[in-house]
Amino acid sequence: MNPSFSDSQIVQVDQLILHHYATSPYSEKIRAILSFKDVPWTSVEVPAIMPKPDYVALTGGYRRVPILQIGAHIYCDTALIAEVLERLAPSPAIFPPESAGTARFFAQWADSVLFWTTAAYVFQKEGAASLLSHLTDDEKKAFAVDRGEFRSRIPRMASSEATAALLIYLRRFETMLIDDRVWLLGSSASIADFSVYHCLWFVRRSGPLAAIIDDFPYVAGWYERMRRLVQPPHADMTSEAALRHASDEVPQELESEFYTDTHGISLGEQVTVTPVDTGCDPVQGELVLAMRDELALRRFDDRVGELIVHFPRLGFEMKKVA
Ligand SMILES: N[C@@H](CCC(=O)N[C@@H](CS)C(=O)NCC(=O)O)C(=O)O
Repeated sequence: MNPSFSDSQIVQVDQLILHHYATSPYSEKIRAILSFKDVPWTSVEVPAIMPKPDYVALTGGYRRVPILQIGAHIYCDTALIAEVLERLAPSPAIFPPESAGTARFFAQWADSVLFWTTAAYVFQKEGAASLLSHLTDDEKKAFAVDRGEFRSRIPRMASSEATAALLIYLRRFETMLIDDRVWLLGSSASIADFSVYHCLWFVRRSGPLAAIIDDFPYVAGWYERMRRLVQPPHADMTSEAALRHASDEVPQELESEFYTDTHGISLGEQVTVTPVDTGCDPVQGELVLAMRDELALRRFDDRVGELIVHFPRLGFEMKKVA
């Protein structure tokens, strides 16, 4: 059992608050996992571009979407959120013992290489027109400026290269799903299915460009099954109410016996934790948890009070505050 949870927290699955927005692919990944596990959750809709004052009040600066809130604990990044959901609701599993290792590697590839390939593919002219059709011209300009900054460290991929790569990946998925196999990695669902699903969900929403999937009938069938899993939230909440909820809760004390020091930094020291690829805004706080694959910081917000913000190790860098 992960030491960042007590038994009392495990049963309170009805207190899961997902901060997300409808058009966000990474949020769709978590919505699909929550639905697959049949876990009740509350939805807080957040802005798709900066500023997001209520969101960063909870995170301390981290802007990427989604985050999961459990009381005064905030979980950043879908790789960590998926692990947390597995601990809270282990069945049905998304890290089944027979494929958990492969699935984690596969998901890491999908969330980076496949995601940026699909992004380059869908943001060709016709795809962008469809994906951004709900925005005014001014909002489209603001979105382009916001995302330019957000992804400035990610190499640009030409749409022709993205199309070629996507066709290769779809062919590989097709062979993995041949004869209507239900899941990508064998007889059980895994995080690999959810990480590929959210990328193809992006493609499916790109108007005329969505048809690229139709030449791969097993992939199209698998995608439809995944899509049909996704259920709406059980309740809605405003961001102000989510902040009040966090301030009414006292964060749980975390056990320190699992401490894994790879940085020469002790628990109790002030550190920053920063994503290394996109939205590279540092979050500062006191290091209160440092496990092999998870870090957590204690921080105080003027409006909310004490919060514990959790990050995965992979994809983030931690530095001591001088
Ligand atoms: N590695 C992160 C990536 C999350 C991410 O890039 N989310 C997109 C939305 S799908 C985002 O934050 N875009 C900028 C924004 O919404 O402000 C994760 O797995 O949570």
